[in-house]
Amino acid sequence: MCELSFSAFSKVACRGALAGGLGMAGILLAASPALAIGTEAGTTVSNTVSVAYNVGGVAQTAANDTAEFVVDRKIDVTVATAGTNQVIPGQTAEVLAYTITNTGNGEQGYDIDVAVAGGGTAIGLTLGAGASPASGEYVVYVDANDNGVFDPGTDTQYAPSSGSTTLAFNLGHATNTTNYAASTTVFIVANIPASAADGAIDTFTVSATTLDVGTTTVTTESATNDLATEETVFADGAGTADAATDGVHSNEGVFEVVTATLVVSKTMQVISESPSNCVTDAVVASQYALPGACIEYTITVTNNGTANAENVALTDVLPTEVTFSGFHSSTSTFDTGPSEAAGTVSATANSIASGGGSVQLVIRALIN
Ligand SMILES: [Ca+2]
Ligand SMILES: [Ca+2]
Ligand SMILES: [Ca+2]
Repeated sequence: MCELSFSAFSKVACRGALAGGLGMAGILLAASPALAIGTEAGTTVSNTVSVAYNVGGVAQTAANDTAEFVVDRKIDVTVATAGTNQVIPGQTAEVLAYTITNTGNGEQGYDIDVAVAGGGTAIGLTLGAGASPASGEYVVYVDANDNGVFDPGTDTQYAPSSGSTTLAFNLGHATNTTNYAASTTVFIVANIPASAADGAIDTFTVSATTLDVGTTTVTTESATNDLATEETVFADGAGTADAATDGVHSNEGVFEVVTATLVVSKTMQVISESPSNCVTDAVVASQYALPGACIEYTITVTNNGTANAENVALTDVLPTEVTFSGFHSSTSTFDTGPSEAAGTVSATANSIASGGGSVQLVIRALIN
């Protein structure tokens, strides 16, 4: 049952038998969904009718006839995905999960392909070669313990020999799960580079192509229709990268980068050449920047990104040519501060909302 030629995946291909050998078959199979699969492909269904009768009160030999047919092989597979995983630059071990389910009526092999494409601004993730992917790399795992969750150290990493992301293994179906689970999950696990741009996207398409059991031969549909033999019929739907009834199903998952993008604006104006109270004076038109004049700095921090900015700490060391007077009116929208010590202004905002949220403070000072 496990003599598949995919050396890189012999463990996966044989996982059902392996688990059975370890006495874990019950756990393995219990994790698989219960599906209405129907009568197993290749089953011979036989039915005999019997007609008894008498002649002259004497029972005669009954008349009989039997109708027989073989259940054909329905090829159906689905690839389900959780959709979009929003990630932050520098995040590690971010996961996209794809569950491949055999919804046909017989055990099948599957060739699982992973393709990545950037959309708009790409993250540019590449397939990692080792067990520990570097920043900007992804690796592929198969759900060895069939719990639908990525378990580092437990699930099996696919080790590509030459940059390929082709996996192959068998899946059973609900009425014959003696050796194989009816579904399994493939995980794309990525380390998002710290330099990833806000809004960057990488789309991962996972495709499952039906194979004849235990081989690398792509399953084909039968050309004939004979009640006495088992034919193969495609019944799969159209996925994101495949057509209906082609023996293939595919689906997309997306890593989408979200982060804060802070823009700081600092402007200056002269309030008054001869101030009476620099902190509260109203602005006077057309004033020169003379020694003794009151000036004003306005600082605005705006978040144009797609994620909130947290623990925003502002520091502004005033030039030695000016002397701090105070913070003008109640224009600060920081959470802590602003405060000033020895010519250095400090303030902290707990959070600046994404999509244009901002905080501001206004400093008044005298020109020395
Ligand atoms: Ca797992
Ligand atoms: Ca048939
Ligand atoms: Ca299809």
